Amino acid sequence: MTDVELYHNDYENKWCPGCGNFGILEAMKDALAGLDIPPSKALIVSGIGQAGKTPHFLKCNFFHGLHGRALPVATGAKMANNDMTVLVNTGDGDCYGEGGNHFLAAVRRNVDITALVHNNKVYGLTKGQASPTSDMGMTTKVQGKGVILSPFDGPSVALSLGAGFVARGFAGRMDHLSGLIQAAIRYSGFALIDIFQPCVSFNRRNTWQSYNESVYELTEENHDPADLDAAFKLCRQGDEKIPIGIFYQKETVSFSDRIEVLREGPLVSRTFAPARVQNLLNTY
Ligand SMILES: Cc1ncc(C[n+]2csc(CCOP(=O)(O)OP(=O)(O)O)c2C)c(N)n1
Ligand code: SF4
Repeated sequence: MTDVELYHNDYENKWCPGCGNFGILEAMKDALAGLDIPPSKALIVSGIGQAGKTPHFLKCNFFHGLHGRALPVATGAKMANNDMTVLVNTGDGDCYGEGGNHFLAAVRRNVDITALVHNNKVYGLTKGQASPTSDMGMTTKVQGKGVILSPFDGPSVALSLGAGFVARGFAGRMDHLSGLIQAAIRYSGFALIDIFQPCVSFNRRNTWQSYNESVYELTEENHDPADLDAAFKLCRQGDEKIPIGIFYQKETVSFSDRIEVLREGPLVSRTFAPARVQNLLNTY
């Protein structure tokens, strides 16, 4: 069994006290250890932002790249070594804004990675501008009269592109979130978990209190994750009652499984034969 402490490191953490990112970090450790994945077999990829710092606080393989570019890096890594469990930590701005086109491509490719979107509905690192998921009307120092765009909804976009695993989590329900992360890792294909993550410094609208009052867990009794129409409705339920859990799950063939050469094992473990490459080059 993998001890959760193996994922612990002492890197100094400067997230604000009370930030929802702490709950996501703990849920990730719990999920990875719970699935008995040793740190040597886990790769965490992130972009820029407060969410992007998450892998610094986990003792395993990680790559902290450019703003919005976590998903393409994760895709390349998974192609090179499909034996590795690959997770992505990305903010709502990083994933749906700066990296929006990569998000669309990752869903369509159905690469076997787990994307954890830390959705605090604001640009946290750059001190509180509106993000693509900010509620209409939310005021910020930049959007003084309130946001005038309707929010981008990652889960419904993913569903409309044919995603096979779409879930919503809440940073304040760590055990529940750990269960979602485990299900997402076990899923063969692209898995999206959009996680409501309170930003206590710059979002005074979507708070611990508001989420604690409105979040409810999906169960077998109140939702069938095979029902696509019902999943779309859950995405749009509004702020009064916020469902968390697996909105939709269906079996799909992942990107790696569609590439014949990867069935023979991870590319990284193949022997490099320079003579074969030279022979090929000589034909040009
Ligand atoms: C290409 C590029 N554009 C803009 C920035 C500035 N920038 C850094 S972090 C950030 C917003 C991050 O917001 P989000 O992804 O929601 O993450 P959070 O900090 O809220 O976790 C921006 C705009 C950048 N670093 N690179
Ligand atoms: S600014 Fe917001 S997202 Fe960033 S660490 Fe502080 S509470 Fe968390």
